Amino acid sequence: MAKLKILKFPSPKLRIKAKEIKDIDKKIKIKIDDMFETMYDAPGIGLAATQVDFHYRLLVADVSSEQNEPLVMINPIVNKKEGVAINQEGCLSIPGYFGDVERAKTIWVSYLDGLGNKIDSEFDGLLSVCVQHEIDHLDGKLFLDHLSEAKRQRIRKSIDKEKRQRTKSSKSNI
Ligand code: GNR
Ligand code: NI
Repeated sequence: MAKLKILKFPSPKLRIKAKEIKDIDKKIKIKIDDMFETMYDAPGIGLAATQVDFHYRLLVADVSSEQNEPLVMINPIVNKKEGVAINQEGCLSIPGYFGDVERAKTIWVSYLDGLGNKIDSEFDGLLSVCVQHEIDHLDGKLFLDHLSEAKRQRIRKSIDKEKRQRTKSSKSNI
């Protein structure tokens, strides 16, 4: 297994739309293992392939506190959404920033598991939030895109400033 590098905002690669997976081959299975290692190490409750620069429709998640309920979703499709829920979200690609995002409360999703079995599931609560957040990544969307323009600007400016200061100190640190 290998830990993968997570792309950070504002990498343009986070905006790439992921392609459908046609065949769950060895390469995909290795990627799934590596994504779990990367997600558990971070730690995070979900990880989309897009975040590790692999632009195929694959995500992993585990919202359990024991890290013993791994979920793999390949080519997920949301068939139905119901209700509204607002939750504070964060993202491993935007570390240190959080925002309240409005999403559907309940979702019904079709996907393939890691063995290629077709699954139809209903998600609610944190797993519903997480799956919607990860599917957004596969479409090149970030939780920032759901915030108000003002809040998004504030976060973008703060990240720009952080980056400028890192550049400055690396120059003065010889
Ligand atoms: O670890 C994560 N926590 C989280 C919290 C609230 C809503 C969504 C998430 S997903 C995030 C990991 C991540 O960035 N996945 O793409
Ligand atoms: Ni994320």
